[in-house]
Amino acid sequence: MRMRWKNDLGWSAVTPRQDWLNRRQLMAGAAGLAMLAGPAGARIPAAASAYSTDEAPNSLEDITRYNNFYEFGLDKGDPARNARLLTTDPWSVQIDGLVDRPGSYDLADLLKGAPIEERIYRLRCVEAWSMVIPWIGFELAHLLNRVGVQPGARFVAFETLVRPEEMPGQTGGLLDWPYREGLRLDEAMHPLTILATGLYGEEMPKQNGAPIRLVVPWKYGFKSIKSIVRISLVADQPQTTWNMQAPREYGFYSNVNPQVDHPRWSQASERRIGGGLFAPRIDTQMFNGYGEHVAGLYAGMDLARDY
Ligand SMILES: Nc1nc2c(c(=O)[nH]1)N[C@H]1C(S)=C(S)[C@@H](COP(=O)(O)O)O[C@H]1N2
Ligand SMILES: [Mo]
Repeated sequence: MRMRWKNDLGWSAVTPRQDWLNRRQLMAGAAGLAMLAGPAGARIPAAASAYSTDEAPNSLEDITRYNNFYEFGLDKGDPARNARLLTTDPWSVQIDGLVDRPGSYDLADLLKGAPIEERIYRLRCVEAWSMVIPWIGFELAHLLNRVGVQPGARFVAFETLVRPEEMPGQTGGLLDWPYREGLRLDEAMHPLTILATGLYGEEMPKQNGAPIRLVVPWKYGFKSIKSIVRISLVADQPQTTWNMQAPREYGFYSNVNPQVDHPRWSQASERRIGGGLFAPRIDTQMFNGYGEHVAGLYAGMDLARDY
């Protein structure tokens, strides 16, 4: 499994952050040469994907030591300490509901032919901190098209693994397990929505949701469900963990919106992890800065009501 992933990516060796940076510089350099022969004024792409931000990614240390993953505990450091217990191979994902080809898909099968690429996205947690993370993964739409979405499907529901022996946070009644999330079908089919299988060119660290997790960059981080074992195509809006837990605080949509405050904290600005204690807060952007791509999904909706 391990080797296959790396082979799929075409990278043979282990890739610490410095190598990743060097490789990216090479890529930018190559693109720069091509641009010299190209149209005047063309920009050197800062990243491989048009959807990627050119903001500086957080360090691997920030990304893997400051986490929310309640299955492993409440503290930001708990997932890094406890997730090593998790067995991620073998792994299968049940795909069911309104699909042409339901079944239990082994991870290797799920990834077969998946157009894996790098996506450098901002992640904005509802707790008002943020990071920039260089994910690798593929568009969820690729998988949904492969399994065949039936006409009656209007939403996609996701579930995380339940395995209290390996997930110490699940032995208490912290949340109603499994952790559940959901998207409207058009949100799920949007090209920004990815299933991520790694970051910094490496397979996914366990604390970040190995072996496969959702990333929806224009929504608060809790929508980006980790360690997925079930994907269901359904007709009705599914129940989601944080909405069940505190419906007044967390809506189904949970689009990043600086104008709609959480009852316990303002959403107008955010703290970028890794900036140090005295770094100025950053203004939070509508749809986390992805409005040009996704605002159209919500045309005619009152986002203060449908939050
Ligand atoms: N299964 C599961 N998925 C989850 C969570 C969780 O507790 N359990 N936390 C969410 C929250 S609140 C955030 S902000 C992101 C954090 O992702 P990261 O730790 O990779 O930065 O994961 C989300 N996905
Ligand atoms: Mo979060």
